[in-house]
Amino acid sequence: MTNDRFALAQQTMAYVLAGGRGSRLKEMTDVRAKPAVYFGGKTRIIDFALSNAVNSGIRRIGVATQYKAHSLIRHLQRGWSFFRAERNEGLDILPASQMLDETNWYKGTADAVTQNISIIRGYGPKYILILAGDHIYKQDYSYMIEQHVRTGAKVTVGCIEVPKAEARAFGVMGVDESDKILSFVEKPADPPTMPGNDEKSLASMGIYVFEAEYLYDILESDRPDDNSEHDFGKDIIPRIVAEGGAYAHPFSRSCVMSGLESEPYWRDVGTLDAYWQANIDLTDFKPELDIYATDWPIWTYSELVAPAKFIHNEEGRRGQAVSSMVAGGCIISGSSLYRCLLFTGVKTHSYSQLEGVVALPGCEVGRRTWIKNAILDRGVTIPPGLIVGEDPALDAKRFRRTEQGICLITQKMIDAL
Ligand code: ADQ
Ligand code: ADP
Repeated sequence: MTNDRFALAQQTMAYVLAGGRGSRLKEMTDVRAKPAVYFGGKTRIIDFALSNAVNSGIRRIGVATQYKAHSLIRHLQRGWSFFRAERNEGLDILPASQMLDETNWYKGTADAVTQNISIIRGYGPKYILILAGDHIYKQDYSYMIEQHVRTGAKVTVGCIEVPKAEARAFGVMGVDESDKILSFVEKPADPPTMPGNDEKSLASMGIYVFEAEYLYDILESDRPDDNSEHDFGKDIIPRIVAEGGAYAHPFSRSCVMSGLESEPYWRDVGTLDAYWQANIDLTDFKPELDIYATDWPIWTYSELVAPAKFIHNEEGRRGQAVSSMVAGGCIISGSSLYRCLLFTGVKTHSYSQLEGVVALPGCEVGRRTWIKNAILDRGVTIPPGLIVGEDPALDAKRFRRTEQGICLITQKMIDAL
């Protein structure tokens, strides 16, 4: 990292929006906000944005929480408390309704910043980087901050090319050759496409760099506006684009310049299918997302557990896992796993066969079960002999079965069998 980018990162505060439920993850977010959902064997979704910030040299972080924040706050307290206040470093957890108004939860994403301006000011950042706590990717943000300062933009918006069909879920922009944003529409029904490519649209990643004073001003002027939903994507960004002065930072540029990924990898694991797929993809021979690279560690809270153990039973039936990832504390006893991702402390018992299973921490899979393409929620105990993935109609009756045939299984669903 050059001194310039390093110095800019040091003058930046990252503000992570982590209050959304992520309702398309269904029962997985019944008890926890989407950013607190487990991902990748030992981390949670929010660890990616936080690790990106820390690895980029940003040491002041605010996390705005709202929906079902207990699991998220506990995770942050356990895993993200290594900052040194005496060096003006820190991670501040900012639950809704702490500051302005006792009765108001955050109205929109911009309001989640507005309500905490006085706390942010206290840190004295020169730049503020707004992040979403619910995407999986590796990015060195210092390249985006450097571009922001060099171009003198009012806001710099991180962007990525997505298929037109998917662009309806995003803010979609049009840019000129200097990356100036000429148009911005939030979640358009018919997304505009990129010049020369009518299959791709340029989507906002929901990450923004502002000069701090400018951000405070624009948020203060938005606060009394009754016509505003106080949301970055719906109100603030379109307003700045209309005034002129909004620039785009292509994610692929950070990727190339930092050398972190050969192909840009960014996933909104917002649906059960996308969540299952992104986790199972990690078991590929050469996954698109490399979580083994030591140059960009994904920091997290990790339980102290014994190593994973693979054991045959008294009849010589082997416990084995192929093309799979198995976290610490797991015991694979006399059962066969293929393309599975087991989080910490999962136990599988003899004569069971699992394929395409994402098992969250503490699950236990009984003897003689056969499970294909499923997500087991935290701490689920699968009774002996259960079969999942063979009879779609029966699965749909018992579990949350997606269109692509992935079953989410929670303890409540098991108890109701
Ligand atoms: P959305 O995907 O709809 O659009 P949004 O619901 O605004 O995202 O949530 C953005 C982030 O803020 C998420 O991390 C969420 O957890 C958090 N959040 C939501 N409501 C919150 C609240 N009240 N308090 C605190 N945090 C909250 C946005 C942009 C689009 C862009 C996509 C990229 O509006 O333009 O394309 O993100 O995913
Ligand atoms: P099965 O898979 O046949 O249902 P068990 O659940 O009893 O069998 O576990 C099989 C083996 O797993 C045990 O014999 C032991 O070697 C190992 N095991 C189970 N629990 C523990 C533990 N707490 N610590 C270490 N090893 C364990």
